[in-house]
Amino acid sequence: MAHLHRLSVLLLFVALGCSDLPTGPLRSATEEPQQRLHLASPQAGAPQAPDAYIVVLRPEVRDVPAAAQALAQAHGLGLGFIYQHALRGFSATIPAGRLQALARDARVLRIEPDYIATTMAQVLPWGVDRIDADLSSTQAGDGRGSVGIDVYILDTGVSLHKDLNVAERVDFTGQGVDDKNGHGTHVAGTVAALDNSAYVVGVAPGARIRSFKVLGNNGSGQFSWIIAAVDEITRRKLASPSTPMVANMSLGAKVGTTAYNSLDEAIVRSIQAGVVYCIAAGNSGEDASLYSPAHVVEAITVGAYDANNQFASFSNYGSILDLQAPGVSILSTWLRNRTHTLSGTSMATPHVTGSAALYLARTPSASPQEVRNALVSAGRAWVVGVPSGTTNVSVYAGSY
Ligand SMILES: [Ca+2]
Ligand SMILES: [Ca+2]
Repeated sequence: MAHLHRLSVLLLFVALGCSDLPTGPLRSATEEPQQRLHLASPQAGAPQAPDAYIVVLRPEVRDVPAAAQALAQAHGLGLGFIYQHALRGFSATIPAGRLQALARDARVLRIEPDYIATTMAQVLPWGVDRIDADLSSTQAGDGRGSVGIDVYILDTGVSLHKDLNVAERVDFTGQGVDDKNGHGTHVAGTVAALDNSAYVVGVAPGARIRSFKVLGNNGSGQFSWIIAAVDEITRRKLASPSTPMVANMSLGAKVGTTAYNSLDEAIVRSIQAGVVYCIAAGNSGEDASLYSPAHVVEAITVGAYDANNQFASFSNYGSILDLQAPGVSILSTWLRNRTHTLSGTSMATPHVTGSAALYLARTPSASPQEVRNALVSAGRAWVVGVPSGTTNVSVYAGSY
């Protein structure tokens, strides 16, 4: 929670509409309604969905669904997702003229913009030539059966590929469960493609893929959708604490601050519940601490390197990174039972997710912090060209 109080409050008057802001004195020094509006900071690069917000309720609100309904009716909101497990609040479309009144409501802790996250991959058309090298940098399965761990892929969906053990597909985007983009199917293959001599092989072959589609077919999705997925994973973990769960998030947005937003906060709660989160650092060649959810300290944040162990020039960097992983010219599963080569920290992250699944298969009671520490201590310091202050340790799955 300490991170929340560090949020600098910057009102974006253009987005809000100056005429809607009260000009008189604020209600009190300690509970200024404007300070409950955490709108976009000017340096942030992430776009916001139009009129879309995430509303966090005060802890004393007992019945979140009832309060959300009441607030929606009182303020004319278009209610979206209701969050109860990783976050207490809801998503909504809010007309600009209603923002101040809602922020003044005693039940509301804060209101945030609903940022748009994107995938962290980029296509390299020449990458096919590098397939052999990609495979050699990937820790393949041991050929002795599958890994019985639940892996949540928060992405563009996952195709029902012959090389994947897809146990479940849930849609949070309103665009249907299927992967029309390919990114999520690619990520899933690196985590868990079957060890069957066909197509490719994942780090944790045969692990149960639970596809939570939070990015649309164009590869982008609203934070409110992602929080809904995190909320559901957290609900499941709280209901079944002894079931190991790993989540892969090869997505993010530049929020321009280290301060935690509602998505970050939801992920922290989910980690506290026992779910391991592996998150892409981002592909902008910048400090990952300005990216959400990459800057969540409690998660495992992953940068990318190539087949020569060279740190990828596109990879975000910084002390927030926990591990590096192969992320240049990675061959994996693709739409319509094909394979495809992609690069990005999106491709690096599932190498760590698969490694976490392998570790949990042997040590199912390990906490997320223990999994993170085990992966880091088993890692190999072979990545060259990392910026100063950034880890040179690659994930290494060979020891478990
Ligand atoms: Ca295979
Ligand atoms: Ca971390």
